[in-house]
Amino acid sequence: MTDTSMSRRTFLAGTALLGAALAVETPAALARPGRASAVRVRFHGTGFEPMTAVLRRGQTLWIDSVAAQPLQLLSAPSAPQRIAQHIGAGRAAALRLEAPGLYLLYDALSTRFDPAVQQVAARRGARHFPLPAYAAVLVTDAEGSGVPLTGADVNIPDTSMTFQPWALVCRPGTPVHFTNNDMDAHVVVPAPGGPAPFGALPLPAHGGSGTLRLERPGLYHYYCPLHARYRPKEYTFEPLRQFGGFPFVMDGLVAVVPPAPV
Ligand SMILES: [Cu+2]
Repeated sequence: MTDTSMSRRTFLAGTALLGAALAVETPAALARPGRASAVRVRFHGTGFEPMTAVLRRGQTLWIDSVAAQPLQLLSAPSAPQRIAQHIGAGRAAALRLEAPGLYLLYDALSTRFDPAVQQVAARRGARHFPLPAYAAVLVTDAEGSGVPLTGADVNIPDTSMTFQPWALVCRPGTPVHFTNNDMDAHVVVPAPGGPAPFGALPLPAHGGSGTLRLERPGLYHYYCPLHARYRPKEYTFEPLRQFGGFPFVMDGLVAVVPPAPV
């Protein structure tokens, strides 16, 4: 594949507002049989657990709220199918995501999507500021593929101090190349709970670079521990205040999808 860098705006290409099939049910209703094909994500008020999930088309994504406050679940504009769902405190919702692609989901009551940076951040004035509540869901076709590829270059500009683009989609073994054009050093490390840990990738200041090769399909969430800290009790990342990109979390995603079988 080429090294053409593409922003998450490219996920907008081919966007179809299909309208997710949605239902809100009480927790008692969740005890029904036949949920083997479902994937569950819990909303804790501050964040989501797990923060990443992989589904095949047709599987149901359950969002279970165990929070004392409502959840206004919203998808970023880059999602291949728009999600907008109000889920009351302690309630649950079933989402059918039929369009393969990468969905960045967040709680619009506490978190906003920034169209310039193409990343979420906590709303100033929100109760848990600067903690953003977000999760990323990769939906593949029935064979585990079917997701459009992007470029495989990640840049750290000297302006926003974030990983650009925030999300990539590539094949197994594709070299993902990071370049640090910032005046500070950064490090790429796997986020807790990911599919397979990889070694820390240091990126020295002023042009330092490194390459990551992920051989197994999955959704890999990474972050820079110099500028963001995982908060296990809050199920989200905290952007560190001395960080020039504050309140953006210095993190990113690499979705690794196999080619369709021939
Ligand atoms: Cu950093």
